[in-house]
Amino acid sequence: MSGVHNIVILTGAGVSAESGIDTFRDSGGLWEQHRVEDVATPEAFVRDPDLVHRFYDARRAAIQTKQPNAAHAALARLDAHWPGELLIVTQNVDDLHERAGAKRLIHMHGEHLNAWCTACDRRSPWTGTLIDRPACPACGMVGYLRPDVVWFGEMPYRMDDIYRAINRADLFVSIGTSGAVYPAAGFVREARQAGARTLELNMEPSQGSYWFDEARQGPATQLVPQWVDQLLGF
Ligand code: BV8
Repeated sequence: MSGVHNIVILTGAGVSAESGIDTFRDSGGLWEQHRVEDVATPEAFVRDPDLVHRFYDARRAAIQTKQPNAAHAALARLDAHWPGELLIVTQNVDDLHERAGAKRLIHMHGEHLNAWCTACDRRSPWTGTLIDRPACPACGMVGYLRPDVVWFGEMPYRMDDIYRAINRADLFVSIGTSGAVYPAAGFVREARQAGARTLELNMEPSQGSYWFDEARQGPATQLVPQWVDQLLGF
């Protein structure tokens, strides 16, 4: 793909599906098992913190039993070999991108493997549970730790860095996301306005498919390595 120097890649739950991590909206997905407003809003956490902790403690434990797949590996390879600017922006809160070796990566919706102390505002690496109200490793306060994830109604992380990269992009690629959640679902239009080519790699057309110059359907573990080989000229 000539003339491509700066790339922004947005990933969603579909890139981790083949690693055995539930997506949100597919049949049997997380939002079929739980109501968003019961587990993924600040109001829910005030109303029933144990329900919210049970939901995130279970997911935090589950991702530690999963492995990155060929899509994560291909994106890490691209990150290692791409001479131009590259940024992977993931909506996922699992750590499979970094476990595959990706470095130029932003978790815009947070990370399961961190605990956030609302007393001292520090984030600490965390692999255990939070329902038992452990003390904050940084300030020692008890009962102030919450999952380090962006709930509905909360501002996603690093939005300035993300918009800066999108506005410099020649190519914007969206992988394994339904395009149902904003502001992430609006990035493709931002990228188009910045003059970038836009490509969607997804199992099915997303809600924003219309905005992409090209859309390829299929499993991420097939589409992503093919696309990366094509880009790196392998
Ligand atoms: C905010 C962390 C203020 C927690 C998450 C504008 C219009 C309408 C509504 C809004 C709007 N602006 C804001 C809103 C409100 C809301 C929103 O978008 N609501 C929706 C439901 C309408 N947004 C917010 O509240 C956001 N905050 O707006 O703050 C603001 C305003 C402006 C600028 C800045 C800030 C915060 C949203 C973040 C919430 N937290 N996650 C947790 O994980 O528990 S969202 C969570 O759901 C994920 O992170 C992800 O973002 C979303 C799920 O989407 P996907 O990842 O796409 O997963 P999904 O299951 O839906 O789809 C999977 C796709 O993969 C499918 O298409 C499928 O076909 C495909 N697939 C499946 N298997 C494979 C595959 N593809 C390839 N291979 C496979 N094997």
